[in-house]
Amino acid sequence: MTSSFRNKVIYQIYPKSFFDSDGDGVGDLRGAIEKVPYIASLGVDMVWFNPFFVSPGRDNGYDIANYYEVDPAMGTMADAEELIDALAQHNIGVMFDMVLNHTSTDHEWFQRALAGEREYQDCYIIRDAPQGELPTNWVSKFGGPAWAPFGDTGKYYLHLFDPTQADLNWHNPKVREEAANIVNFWREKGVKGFRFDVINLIGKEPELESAPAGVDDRVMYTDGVHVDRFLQELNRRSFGQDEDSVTVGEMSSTSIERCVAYSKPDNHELDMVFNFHHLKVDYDHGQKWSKVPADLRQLKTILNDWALGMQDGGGWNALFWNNHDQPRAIDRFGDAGELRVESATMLASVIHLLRGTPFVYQGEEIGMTDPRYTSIDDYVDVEALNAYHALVQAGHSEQRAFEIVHSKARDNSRTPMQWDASEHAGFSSATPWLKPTRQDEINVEREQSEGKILPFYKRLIELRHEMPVIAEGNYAPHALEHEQVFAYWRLLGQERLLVLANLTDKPAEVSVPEEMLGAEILVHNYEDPKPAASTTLRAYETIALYTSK
Ligand code: TEU
Repeated sequence: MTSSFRNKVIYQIYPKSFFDSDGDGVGDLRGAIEKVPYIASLGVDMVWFNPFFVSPGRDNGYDIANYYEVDPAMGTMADAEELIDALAQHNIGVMFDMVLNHTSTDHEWFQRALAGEREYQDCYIIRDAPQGELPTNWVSKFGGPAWAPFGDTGKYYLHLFDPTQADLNWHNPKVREEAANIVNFWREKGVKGFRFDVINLIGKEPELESAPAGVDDRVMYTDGVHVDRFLQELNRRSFGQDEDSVTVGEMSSTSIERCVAYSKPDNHELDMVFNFHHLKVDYDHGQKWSKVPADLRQLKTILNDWALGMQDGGGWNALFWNNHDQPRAIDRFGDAGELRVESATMLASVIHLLRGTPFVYQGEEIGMTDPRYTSIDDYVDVEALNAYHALVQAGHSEQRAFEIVHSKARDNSRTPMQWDASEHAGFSSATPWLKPTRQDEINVEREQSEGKILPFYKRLIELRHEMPVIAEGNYAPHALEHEQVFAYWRLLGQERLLVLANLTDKPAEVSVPEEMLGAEILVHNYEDPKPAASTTLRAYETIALYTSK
């Protein structure tokens, strides 16, 4: 594997919400094909598609029943092939989403296991329930216990997510072989990119244990000691055979040390990793289903620690603010109202100039915000609905429970892409499966004719291609103790890039070293940037200064 992904930018498409070509209110692969010219106009190098394989859709495609076929609601195999070709014509690669920690309980393997076939029971994690208790005290990430009855056997199967998502037993060679077969099937269709869903959960011990009192149960199954060798084997048997493959692992509740190991080239595991620590700074005591303002000090510390830690260890980060599981970053860290443009561009600059490979989630490039929903009935995600009921049950008023869900639901990012100002946002001729809002002010058409966010993203994407200091340079912090400003250097030989970003809506003074005062202003989000020895950054202002002298 080469380091060819360092100067690339990856665009993420949630196919169900990108563009609906056949008027059923649900996005599809032909919709994505129709929008290839738009994707190409962004200048991105690769597109990550969320899963569109056969699925009952309990978790929007992360519950896969057949990994080798396209879900009929999304299109056909011919459509998938055409999509790969259409993007390839613009030199854009595709990254497919491999959900290999669990299958849908509709998957043939689970059904055969249920029917009593021992060979298939060994593919899952099925345990006895001693004295009527569950095998361990683990909880599902979507709420409730992580164990469900395995038919009428009296045993239980593990599901770290929904009960319809049964965890696979990676200790079984059959499971590991099938994982490689799935990746190879798509490789043969020309797919070079792979995103591995919650892949640091596959290394669970054969002997599962309850978390001792006071210990977070996640430590009992996350980053297990077997993950490295399972990934190395998968690498060897599949994508590692392609010089130009690009792989990213989604790492749930992980550490810098583990992520170095997963992404260090010498380890032959993955190219890069997603971690979520920076997106938990608005969790109250680590609890997602809460509503508190983001802790900006903590955000800065995390961004800096990961940039330095991954660099020191020789690992590589995937950089992102948004994805299909996260509320929109503008609503969390910026201003989704008056200062939407300033905060959207500032956030973009922070991520795109860092050391790592940036990902742009559909709609981010036009400054889409969380939907302005007013009723719990507008939400559809299983996690959000479970959380709402749990919050009400725990004693929160319906209003408070709604506010919390409103701020954290995954639906926030899954609303249809807003192409124009029309009733269905130009996404579909029918009522979309999830309601768009604010499409009159926020849409592609408007952004293309008079917007400031889209050109800003395009410029950042170009800069990553053109400037080795951005792709390859070293990272070093600047003004680390500053209360409002996140600032850093990128350094390569004689080249120096200084990135300044005011994370707040208040003016902020920050020092600029003398050698940067005559430097080129590479990036700015206000008309008239004024770098000085003591620079006053306006609300959400960002400036990047560059010199090679
Ligand atoms: O997500 C894993 C996951 O744990 C997140 O939903 C997490 O709860 C969130 O990021 C909190 O910070 C992956 C997929 O991205 C998600 O859509 C799936 O539902 C999940 O795995 C199960 O496959």
